[in-house]
Amino acid sequence: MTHSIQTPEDIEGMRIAGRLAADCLVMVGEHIKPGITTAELDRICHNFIVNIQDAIPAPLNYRGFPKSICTSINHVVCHGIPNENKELKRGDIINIDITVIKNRYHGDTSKMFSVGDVKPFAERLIRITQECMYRGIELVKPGTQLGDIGHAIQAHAENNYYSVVEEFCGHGIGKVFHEDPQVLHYGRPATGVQLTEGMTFTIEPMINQGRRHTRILSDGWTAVTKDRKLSAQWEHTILVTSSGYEILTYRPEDESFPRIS
Ligand code: EYF
Ligand code: CO
Ligand code: CO
Repeated sequence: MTHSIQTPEDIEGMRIAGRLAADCLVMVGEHIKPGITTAELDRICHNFIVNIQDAIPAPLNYRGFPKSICTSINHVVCHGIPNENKELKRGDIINIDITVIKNRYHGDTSKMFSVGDVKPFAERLIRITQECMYRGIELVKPGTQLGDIGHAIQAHAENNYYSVVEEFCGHGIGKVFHEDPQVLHYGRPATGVQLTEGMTFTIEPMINQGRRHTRILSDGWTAVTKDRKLSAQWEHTILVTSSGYEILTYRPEDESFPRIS
């Protein structure tokens, strides 16, 4: 299988793109408050990426997507479209997903935010979903198979009485936004593609409070839970190193989890 990241220059380019995506996510966190619209969050990120970072928001016009970021609230699983009429309200949970292109390299990352105080069951879903992502990341090293990662994520979700969304997955990333391999967040140990040094891909589990099934709204983009229960997602872009992994989209708040192994 070919992969677009091969040289030390490529890896340095991915580090830079990853850092910019992480910085944008940190920046937008300051603006998560009741009353702000998701369209305003989109403008803030767009202007930061274009004018401050001198980079490109990858989602804008990607396969026709109309905005620069994805904003997915409560029962929205992923690909929520920022909207002038959608105000955050106290008790909401929201995923913001940022992908930037810098010097042709992509960095892709997302996290959950709580709007004011949210119910304990929502905080628990957010926490367990982040743990699912970390359970996958900690297995990344040459020789690991993608089924090992999917299995670890699925086991942690299901041990906590949650379900794993199957329709969307992580992906190889480099000079192309989405490339092989597909990184499923469920699976069987000792199956699937074997990781090799230099691969770059995302791990981005979507974990549901209720059943795993999703449907797409009439806008053609927004994926929601069929049972309208909550969904959460976290995402990092990862490099496979000779000894393990490096998280290219690491933020200071990830401090309890090692950036490299
Ligand atoms: C039917 C888009 C295309 N796709 C993926 C396009 O990897 C991502 N996030 O981590 C990711 C982000 C975006 C994205 C933003 C826009 N798209 C969405 C939904 C369906 C589709 O093709
Ligand atoms: Co993303
Ligand atoms: Co992604």
